[in-house]
Amino acid sequence: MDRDRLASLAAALGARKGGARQGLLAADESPGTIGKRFEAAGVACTPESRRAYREILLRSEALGAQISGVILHDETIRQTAADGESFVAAIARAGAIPGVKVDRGVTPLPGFPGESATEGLDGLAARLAEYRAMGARFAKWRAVIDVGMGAPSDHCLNANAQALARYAAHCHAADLVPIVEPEVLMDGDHDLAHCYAVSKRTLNRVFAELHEARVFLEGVVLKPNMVVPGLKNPRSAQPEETARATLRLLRTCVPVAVPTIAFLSGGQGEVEASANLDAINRLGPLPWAVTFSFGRALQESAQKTWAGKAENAAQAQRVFAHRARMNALAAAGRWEAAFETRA
Ligand code: 5MM
Repeated sequence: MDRDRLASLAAALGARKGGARQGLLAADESPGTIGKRFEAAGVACTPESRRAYREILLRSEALGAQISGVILHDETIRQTAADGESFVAAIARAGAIPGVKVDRGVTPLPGFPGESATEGLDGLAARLAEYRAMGARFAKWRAVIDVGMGAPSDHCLNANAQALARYAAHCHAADLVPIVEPEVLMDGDHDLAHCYAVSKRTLNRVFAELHEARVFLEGVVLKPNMVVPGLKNPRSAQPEETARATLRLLRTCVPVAVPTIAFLSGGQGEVEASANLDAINRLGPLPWAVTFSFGRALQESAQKTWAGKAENAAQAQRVFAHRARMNALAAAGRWEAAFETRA
């Protein structure tokens, strides 16, 4: 393990650039997940349509500018652009860093209805070595924490936190930066205070396990949820309220040794996610780089604009680049709602 290299890569994923801050594109949707999104846009989901869509994102001017790194799916890391260039090479040529999702998805926890644990530790060391040889420089593992009656249980938090810590240690042994993603879901009718309480229990367990597993925190990127009410809660939160609660959570639970915190968007709207990220950064200076690792909140409009038609690709790329610019400004606390209309 080269600690200096890991630490400088974890910091590079949230580096400042040109008065803004870079962040990550999460483009690692499994075929099932992206299939649902394609269906909503009226697009058939095939290996070729997924490849064509991802080429739009990966050949965007935003890569290397606002986008520091891309989280790929196993399928995509093996694919090429239409001209034959591998996606890994295209990302690196643009000045961004390729990474890959290495978990194998969630499985129900027997005896704990509605709760799950993420799998993928079996054979992980060999898979990480293969991805490293293919050009990946970081990895991602997502734990899913559902909020409900009696959930999350301590058993669920312990199982997921321990898996995240074991995964992170394996990544370092393979010379990869681990993105540690414990996602407290927005589904449900819980309020902001409840999201705060569950997120605090979750992060405290995760950092306890990372500590137990002797994980080198300077070489880790944390990918948490923001503190927001559930989607079915009648009361929404203003960005300032979300920002104050989220920052209180981070200050309480996240050691300053962690260089970069890159939020997931979790079902927030595109502009909502930018406004919230901006509000958090406006409460700075912060001891970590606080940026984005959005999937939906970077891609939603671009996907709809594309709608599976090659003639829409250039416009979809412009829409995607706009969202990347908005989020890079938000990650520096310099986003304004008025910028949204000047695309
Ligand atoms: C992009 O989606 C990722 C993979 O999801 P599945 O394995 O369920 O298909 C997901 O982990 C994503 O990286 C995070 O949830 C962040 O994405 P959002 O859309 O929440 O910003």
